[in-house]
Amino acid sequence: PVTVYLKDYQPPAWHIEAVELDFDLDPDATRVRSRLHFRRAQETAPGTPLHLDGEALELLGISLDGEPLAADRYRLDEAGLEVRDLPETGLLEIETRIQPAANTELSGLYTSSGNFCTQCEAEGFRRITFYPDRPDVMACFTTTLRADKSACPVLLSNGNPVASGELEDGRHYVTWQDPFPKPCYLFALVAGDLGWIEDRFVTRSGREVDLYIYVQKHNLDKCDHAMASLKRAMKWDEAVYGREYDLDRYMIVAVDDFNMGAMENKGLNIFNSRYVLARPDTATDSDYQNIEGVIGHEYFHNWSGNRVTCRDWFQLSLKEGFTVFRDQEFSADMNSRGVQRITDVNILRTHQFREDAGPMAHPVKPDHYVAIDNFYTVTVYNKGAEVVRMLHTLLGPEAFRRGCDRYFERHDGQAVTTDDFVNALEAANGVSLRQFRCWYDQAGTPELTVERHYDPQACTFALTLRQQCPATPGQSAKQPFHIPVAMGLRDGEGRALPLRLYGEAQAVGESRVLELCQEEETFVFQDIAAEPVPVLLRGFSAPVKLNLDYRDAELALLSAHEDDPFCRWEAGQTLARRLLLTHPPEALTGELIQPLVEACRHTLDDAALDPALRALALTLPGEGYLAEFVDTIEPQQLHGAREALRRALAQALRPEWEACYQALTETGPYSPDAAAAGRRRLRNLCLNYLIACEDEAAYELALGQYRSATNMTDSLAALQALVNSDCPQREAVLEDFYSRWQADTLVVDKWLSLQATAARPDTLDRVQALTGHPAFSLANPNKVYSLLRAFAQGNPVGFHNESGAGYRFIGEQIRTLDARNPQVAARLAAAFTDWRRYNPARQAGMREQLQTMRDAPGVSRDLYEIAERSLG
Ligand code: HT7
Ligand code: ZN
Repeated sequence: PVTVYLKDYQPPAWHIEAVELDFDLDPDATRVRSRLHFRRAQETAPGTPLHLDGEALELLGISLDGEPLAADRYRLDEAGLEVRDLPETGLLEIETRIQPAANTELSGLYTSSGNFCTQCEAEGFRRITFYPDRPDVMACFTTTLRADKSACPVLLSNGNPVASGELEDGRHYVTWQDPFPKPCYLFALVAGDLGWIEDRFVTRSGREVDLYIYVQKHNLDKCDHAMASLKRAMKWDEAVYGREYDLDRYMIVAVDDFNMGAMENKGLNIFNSRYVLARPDTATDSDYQNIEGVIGHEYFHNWSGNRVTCRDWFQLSLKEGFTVFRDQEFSADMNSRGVQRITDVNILRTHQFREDAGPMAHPVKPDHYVAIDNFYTVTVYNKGAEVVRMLHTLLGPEAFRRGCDRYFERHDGQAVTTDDFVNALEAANGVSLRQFRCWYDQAGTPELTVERHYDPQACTFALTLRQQCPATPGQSAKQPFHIPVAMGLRDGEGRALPLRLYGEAQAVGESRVLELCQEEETFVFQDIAAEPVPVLLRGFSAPVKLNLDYRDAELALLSAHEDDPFCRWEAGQTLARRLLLTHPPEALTGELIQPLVEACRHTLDDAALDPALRALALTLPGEGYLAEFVDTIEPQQLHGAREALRRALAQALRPEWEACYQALTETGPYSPDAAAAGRRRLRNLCLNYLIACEDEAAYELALGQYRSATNMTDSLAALQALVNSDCPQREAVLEDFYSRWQADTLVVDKWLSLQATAARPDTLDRVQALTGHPAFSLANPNKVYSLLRAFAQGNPVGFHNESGAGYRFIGEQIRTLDARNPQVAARLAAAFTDWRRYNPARQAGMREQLQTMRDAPGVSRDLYEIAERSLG
């Protein structure tokens, strides 16, 4: 497989000014005619051939300016088509044939539940027709779709419909025109027998936009939340970024077969149905929140991605990091800011820190790849969002907005780089972010070590901050990062102290951002009457690991008094983590855990605190996060410790869990709003603790909740509690759930995941058996993620079973899957990448699977790259 390097980037030699596409849709043989209006770039020497990417295409004909092209003027190979001796401008017409129903990769044009749809990012367009499939070639698209009218009454593409009519043999056509030049990765078409709901949004400047959500007809009653989320997102982008929508219509289509979450195609977003469909009885609170977030994310791409796009795929975080930051802020504004931040930090620290410490570590702006699809990673997306967040923190909201305005103004209609983004922020504000750029180029998670010194005579408090970043593949030495450290000081009573740095005439508030630019810097605070408790990284102001030797009493103080939700939560998590990592499971009782018990009691009783924040504070650190703190991961040990502490807390506070559970009982109609969802979250956490008591009363409570639940959140929480317990009815309840929901594919996904993540000795056997169940299919990515990925990445005890059977099973599934859908196979293979973190026996078992994957005859580029880099 060929490696692509950023350093080899060359601007396109040829431009495509306009393209007309004509599709004669047929599931087994679709004919695609394309008319490419090309122009040689000014810098390109005459005689330079035009390269058109193409993959899995049957070429039927090619002509230039109306004349068939002689065979010696073009060359066809595995990568595409090379056309020679072209004039400076002209019209190239190409006809190809493709087979959508046989497209199991779900990249290009394929069918899902009998309907046609496309996925072109990153390099799927080349599987539709020959074209310069790179984001810096931007053209205006006109698309005509022809299809059987009864099978495909709905025919959609980007932009606005400009013509339609009847054809012979029961066929019909619609022509769509997209006035905005775009790269081909934003092309989309959808055709099928779909139902829709519609609505309208009037933009700030008074333009009317028609909104449509298309779904399979049986799902029409599950679209309202997505539509309401879309309107909120449109309003938010106007209010916060001054960005309006630019076409007359915005369409969303939900499909069941989709490799990722959703796709921001211009004016025609295509979504995995799990991020559209919601009804109180079928979707959980977190489904509702995810739908709002993903709908927002794809909508925000209209500016951060579509109007201004990426020059090349190394710049992916330009659109993804920025857009994730935008969707996180949107969700924070729509729900609870503190809860959102803690959730986002949890994802980052559990998944991205792990990636950054392993063989797949890469900078936010990677510098090489084999398969770009492997770089839609937590680093590019979530660390990329943290990088934008730091820019926001360093500049402040007004200056950040000024910079974004400048970026959109300067680069509207262009394909640009992350450097262009930072340049615009600098230019709009007259600042230098030279050193800050390291965040884009250097991989690895910096460690921030803090030493403190209090001088009672001088009444000064000195904080010495030192940064260090571990080596990552291909990067042994690192430059210091520019790190914003949002901080404050508290006195022994928990009160915030005014902050006056050495040399300042007066205090500047009680919270401020220190900027660490050197390897080590000391900040001295004055007028500090007694030794304070420092609070660092408020709002998790930088994606770093913090080393600060807090005393337990200080953590207890912060967990009770700190205002910043993240730091308050973090203090409690640190207390729990220390217990979990320094004592054997059997010691986690009595005196030792008393401070944690009291902290939990205090949180449970704190009626003034948002229930969702209480639930987060009462949730023990996850096994994935704990794993970041040990040299050799022993999954059973981490799980055992966490379970022991959960049981101990359950028993120590049983009356409190019960009282809180009962107090939060609700009888009104379901609403997904943040307050109601927060109450359900806390109540279900209480249930989770109560079931850890493993007695009849707890089982009855869970069974009662399961039977009487009026929404999926409560129903699933009860089922999950039961499935992870020894309750004798657990199998019967699982069966009941399946028989009730077997016709709803997204609910069945939850049923599969519950079983795959169950901490039970027979889980592997069950997962193996479920691969033969009618509810499972390797052809559907959601099923693969719900069963196989949930097991491999969400059930460490099951997957890492000492026998190695978990590795062999998942390895075999990956190899089978690779032949049909390499992107999904490669994503599943991520379960093996940090094999070096385990004991020698496990290392051998995981390594063997990686080697077998890498060396398999016909292995895909995607899977090869993951296996090879992991073994690296
Ligand atoms: N921009 C979208 C990326 C995407 C994708 C990439 C590779 C293969 C399949 C894919 N489907 C969607 C999603 C987003 O970040 O908005
Ligand atoms: Zn995105």
